[in-house]
Amino acid sequence: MRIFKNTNGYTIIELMISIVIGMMLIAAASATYIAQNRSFTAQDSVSEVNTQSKIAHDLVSNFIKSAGFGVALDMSTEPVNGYTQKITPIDSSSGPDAITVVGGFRWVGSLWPTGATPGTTTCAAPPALPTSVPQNALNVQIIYNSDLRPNEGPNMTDRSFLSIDGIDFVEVSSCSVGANGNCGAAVILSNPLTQDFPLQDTTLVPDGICNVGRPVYLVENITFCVNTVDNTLRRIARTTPAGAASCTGITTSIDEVMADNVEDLQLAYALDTDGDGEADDPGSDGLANDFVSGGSVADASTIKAVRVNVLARTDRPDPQYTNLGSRPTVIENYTQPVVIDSFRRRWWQTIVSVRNN
Ligand SMILES: [Ca+2]
Ligand SMILES: [Ca+2]
Ligand SMILES: [Ca+2]
Ligand SMILES: [Ca+2]
Repeated sequence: MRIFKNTNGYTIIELMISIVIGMMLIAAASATYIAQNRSFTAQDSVSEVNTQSKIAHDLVSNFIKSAGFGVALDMSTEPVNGYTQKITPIDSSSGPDAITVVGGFRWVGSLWPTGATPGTTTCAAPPALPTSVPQNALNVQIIYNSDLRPNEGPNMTDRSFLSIDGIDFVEVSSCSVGANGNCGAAVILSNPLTQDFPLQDTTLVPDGICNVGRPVYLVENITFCVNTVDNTLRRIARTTPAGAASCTGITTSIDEVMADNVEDLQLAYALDTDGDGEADDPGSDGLANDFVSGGSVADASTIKAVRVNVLARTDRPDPQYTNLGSRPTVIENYTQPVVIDSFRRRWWQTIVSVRNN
């Protein structure tokens, strides 16, 4: 008698073994997926904090670098919204610092003679100079940039300070302020232009028609500070000096969040106290040991360089990173609180030379 092995289908035992193996494979794959996903989320969070805090750090640095551009030679007689210094350090050794810089940071439009229209004003034939906004003019026209938003152009209160091409510091004495909060094109200055500001014919093949006027910058005071309640790095424009030291509760036209999840902003200053135009380097061993805190800056006009530190952290904790997330021990003159948590942190530091101080 021949015994035939049953080759059609599976026995119940075989089926159960397959199911168990299948479930084990799925479980293994899920564990890998979850671990990978967690790692991607953490990486995402880290790359986000890296990008955002780096951009904010660079922006603060750029503003400091340009501090003093377009302001009056003597700010004590021609202050900007009450500020008589290009840089005002605000130091703390138990929390974030702040800094206020004054300068023509924002290009708002170009200077034209009243009534002239770009592209229709006839310039004198080359090589003669084109027409200009003449020296001693008080009545001028500003043709605003097309992307100028409401409340970003000149007005007659806290946005009345202008720089013409970084050369002339002027103030708006009167204008007709429109519904958007900006002065209309016709502006009367409080002090006459000290020189001619020629219009230019920049058409590829010059056609004798002026199309470009000299740039007009809004001169503002801008404070950078950290709001420790919500950990934001903020850019606050046109505070009064009295309000500058605090980052909370300030009402101004511009109070912008530059970056979230910023825990600290620390600033240190290199000074030129002997007046040779260079930051002082006692011992000739490099500047690193010569930076002082804002509280030790007796005369802000001696500031030659600023060391800018920004400390940021990820927006959510990384459970895989237990007990490693403590802050650095000390940044400049601030001994950081010991916080053992699961946040990853990023600390940026650069030294910025101040061009116009
Ligand atoms: Ca400090
Ligand atoms: Ca032209
Ligand atoms: Ca020096
Ligand atoms: Ca030194």
